[in-house]
Amino acid sequence: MNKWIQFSAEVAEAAAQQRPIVALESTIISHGMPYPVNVETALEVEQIIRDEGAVPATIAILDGKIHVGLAEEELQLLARTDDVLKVSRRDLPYALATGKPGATTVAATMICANLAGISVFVTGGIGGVHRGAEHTMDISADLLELSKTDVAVVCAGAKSILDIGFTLEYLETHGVPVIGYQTNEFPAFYSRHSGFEANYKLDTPEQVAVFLQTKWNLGLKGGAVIGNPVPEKDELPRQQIDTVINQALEAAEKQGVHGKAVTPFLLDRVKELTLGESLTTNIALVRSNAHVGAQIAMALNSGTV
Ligand code: PSU
Ligand code: MN
Repeated sequence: MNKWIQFSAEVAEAAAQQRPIVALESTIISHGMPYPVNVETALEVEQIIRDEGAVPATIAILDGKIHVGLAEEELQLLARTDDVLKVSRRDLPYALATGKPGATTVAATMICANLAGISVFVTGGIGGVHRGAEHTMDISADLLELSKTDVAVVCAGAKSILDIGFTLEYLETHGVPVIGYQTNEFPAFYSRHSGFEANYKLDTPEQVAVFLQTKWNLGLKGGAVIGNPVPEKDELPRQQIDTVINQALEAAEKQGVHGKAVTPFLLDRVKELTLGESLTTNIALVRSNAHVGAQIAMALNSGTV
């Protein structure tokens, strides 16, 4: 496996000392946010995790290797280069075999984190079942990955560019637990409320750690979704975002956008239509998830659960 994995010095040292490590994805850097906010946010989120007492491991594919922990120049490259591949499960062998730079999605980051022995992963939002999936079959590989790879994903829920109800049904079918962190509701990324319930409300990092440990001790494969709602002060009004999302969905349909281009297209459109307001919210929720994810990793690592 070492043939494929390149640890940064910081992450290698943390692993040797059995310190808590938190994985971070790179699609959010290359395809989710514009330059230079993408790299600034990536660096800031890493620092939040360090300040909480854990070690950040941003994951990407570079020079035919899975990089676990990135240097600032590597983050810069992922943030500025136009043709970085968006790498999900199916794309991993292609990116590794060709040596092309690749940014990992939630699914691919889970796979790489698992290979590297990391069980907590922080991101913004997960992919899901797209609206109209009954016609297009557009369901993110993130969801199936959650059913088979033992990594907990801390996120702010799923965006309403997706069909949140279908997404939750799909996760239920595949046995993926959806936890509301200090909330009964599954959050809707830009807003704290989706109108859909999470499976369980857990209130502390320790409670989440005990839950995860129990699942994995039982040999129940797969991860869990930990939905941490965006802080109230950074939330976007539901109606405003719904209008914008509908406009973005119409544009995608008109332009015939399909396949893996759909999610980045919609995100970009939403950002333009809210004049950057959605980006501010996106940054705020990732920061908040970094605090929670680091605390969960610490609790899991404490030896008391
Ligand atoms: N949702 C977001 N921001 C993102 C993504 C999703 O709010 O950046 C990215 C994540 O990397 C996620 C991927 O894993 O998009 C899902 O893409 P797809 O729907 O093509 O599986
Ligand atoms: Mn898709």
